[in-house]
Amino acid sequence: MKIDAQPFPLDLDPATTALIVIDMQRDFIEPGGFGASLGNNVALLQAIVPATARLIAGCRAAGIPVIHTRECHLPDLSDCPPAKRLRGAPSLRIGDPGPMGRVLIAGEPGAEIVPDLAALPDEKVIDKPGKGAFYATDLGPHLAGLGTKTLIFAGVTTEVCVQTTMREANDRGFECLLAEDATESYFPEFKAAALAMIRAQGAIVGWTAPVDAILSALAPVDA
Ligand code: TIU
Repeated sequence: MKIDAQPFPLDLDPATTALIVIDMQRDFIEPGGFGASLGNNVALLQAIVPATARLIAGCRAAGIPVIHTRECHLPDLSDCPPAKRLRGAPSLRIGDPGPMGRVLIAGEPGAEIVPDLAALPDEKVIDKPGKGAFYATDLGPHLAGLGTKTLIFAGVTTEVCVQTTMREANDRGFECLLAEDATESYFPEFKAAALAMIRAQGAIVGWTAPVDAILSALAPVDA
């Protein structure tokens, strides 16, 4: 089926497509979490939850596997490079006790996916120590097992974990489609720039399309 995407329509087969929802975690999206501690306006990110929920529901209805990622670390921080933990002067560092448990630590409340976008029991959830979801995870073998060729991306933040993962996927031979209104940045100008650079030069990294364009292709309304 054809998705009305930029920079040109994208042909995808739902049987070889998966949706990856990146890091829609309380620590990034809710007030009092890690994202807010870095000085960011988390309300911008909260605003995409409804569109992301619609995309997830539409993919589930079309039989497209939904994969969720969470940026988090082991309680002993053995998978967190000091260069990541010690960067800058945030009020909270990874592993510190915060209002939603230890910041970005697996199993803590803040590392959980926001309730409106929770994974179903049979959906794959990948805990990742880096910005890219392929680094130090089993995402690659998992997608190979599914026979995935095309990846639809949603989540946060557009220019950090989403773009990094799209670039990793693009280099691994996947066709990558980013859902424009199911991704957001703390910096609107960075989101706009990331969308533009992804689809520049004839989809050098991939395609972008609104959630409605994706959903209407997956579930066309009978005339
Ligand atoms: N998931 C993700 O993007 N992690 C970040 O730390 N992003 C920021 O923009 N800070």
